[in-house]
Amino acid sequence: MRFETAAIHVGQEPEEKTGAIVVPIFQTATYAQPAIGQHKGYEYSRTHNPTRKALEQCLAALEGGKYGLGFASGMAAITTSMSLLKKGDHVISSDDVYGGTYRVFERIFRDFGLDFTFVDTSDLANVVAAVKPNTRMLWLETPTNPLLKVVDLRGAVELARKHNMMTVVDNTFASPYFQRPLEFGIDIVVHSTTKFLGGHSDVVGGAAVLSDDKIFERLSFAQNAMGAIPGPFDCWLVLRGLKTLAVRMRQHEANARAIAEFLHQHKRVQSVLYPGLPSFKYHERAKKQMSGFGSLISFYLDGSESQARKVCAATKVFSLAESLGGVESLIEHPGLMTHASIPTELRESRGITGNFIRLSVGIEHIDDLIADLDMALKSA
Ligand code: P1T
Repeated sequence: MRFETAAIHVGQEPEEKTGAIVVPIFQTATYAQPAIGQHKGYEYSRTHNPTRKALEQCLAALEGGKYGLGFASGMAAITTSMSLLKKGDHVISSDDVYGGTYRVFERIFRDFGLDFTFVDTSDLANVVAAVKPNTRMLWLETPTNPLLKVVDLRGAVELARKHNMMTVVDNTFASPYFQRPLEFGIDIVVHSTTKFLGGHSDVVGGAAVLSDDKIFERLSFAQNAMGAIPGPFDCWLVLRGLKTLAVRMRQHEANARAIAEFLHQHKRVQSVLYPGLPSFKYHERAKKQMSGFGSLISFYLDGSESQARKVCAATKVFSLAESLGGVESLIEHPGLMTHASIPTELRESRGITGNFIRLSVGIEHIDDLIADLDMALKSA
C-alpha cells in the first residue's frame, strides 16, 4: 500500500458496531471484563486503548516499521526511549538537537548515571572519536534542529553496528513522508507528533516506531510502566492529521523551496540553511536519503541580535512562536527561545547566534509569505 493510502486506511477500518468511517475516540479509562482474566484485548487505558492502537498502527505503516508506540509528547517518547539504557551507559548524541532533548539528557539523565557526549554527527569521524567501551546508543537528529545538518544514515548504521550501539533517529523535521530511517537500518525512530504529523498546532504528542521484536518488548513495557501515554482525543487529532500528511508536506516543501531561494538572494540575509538549497553544504547528502527537504529554514540575518528581534516581531503572516510543522507559518529566534536551555557560550560556538532566525514554513499562499518576510527584513 502506498504512503497516501496507508495514512488514510491503516488501523482505521470502519468501526465494527456502527460502521463509523472515522475511528471513534474511545474516551474510557477501563474495560468491563466478563470474568477475571477474560477480556477483549483491553484491560486498562494506560496499557491499551483502541484509538491509540489505530494511531500506533498507522504510524508504524508510514515509517515502514513493525511497531508504533504513542506518547504524551515528543519529550515523553524521548524520555521513555532512554529507559532502554542503564546506569553507567554512554550515549553519543548529535550536538545540534532540540533544546529540550539536550536539557533532559544533561539535567535529568546525567543524574541517573548516564553519560553523554555531544558531537557534530554530520561528520561520522566525530562519532568514531567519541566511542567508549560503554557506549550503547547513538542519538541522531537529521535534519538537525535548528542548524539543519544532515547525518549520513547509512554510514551511521554501519558504524553503530560495528560498535554495538543502538541507533535512534528523531525524524520530526523530515516526517516519514520525506525520510524513513528504519529503511536504512536505524533501530528506533522517534517523533514529536506535535509537529508535521499532527500538522495543525492543536495537539502535543509523541511516538516511537521500530521493527525489532526485543526492543519493542522492552519499549512497550516501558510505555506502560512509565505511563507517559497520549489520551484518546489527542491520538484522534494526530490520526486526523496523518490523513493529509502527504498533501501538506508537498505544499510545505514547495513553499519552503521558494522562500529559501528568496532569502538566498536577499540583501539583508547573510546565509540560508535549507537542505533543498543546492548551495547548502548538506544538499547532496540530503538528496541521497530524503525524498524531499521539509519546510524548516534557518538563516543568518546580516545584522545584530536586536535587528533579528525586530524581524521576528515585524512579520504579520508568520507568527512569532515556538514549535513547527503546522499549516501556519512560524518564525522564532532559537537562541532566545527553543534553544535557550543550551548554555550561551556553547550555543553560540555551534552557530546559534544572536542574528540567527528559524522559520517553519506553512501552507499559506507563497506570495503572502514572501511579501511578509520581505516587509519584515526591510523594516529591521
Ligand atoms: O514538544 P514535544 O512534542 O515534547 O517535542 C519535543 C521535540 C522533539 N524533537 C524535536 C526535533 C523537536 O523539535 C521537539 C520540539 N521542538 C520545538 C518545540 C521547537 O520549536 O523546536
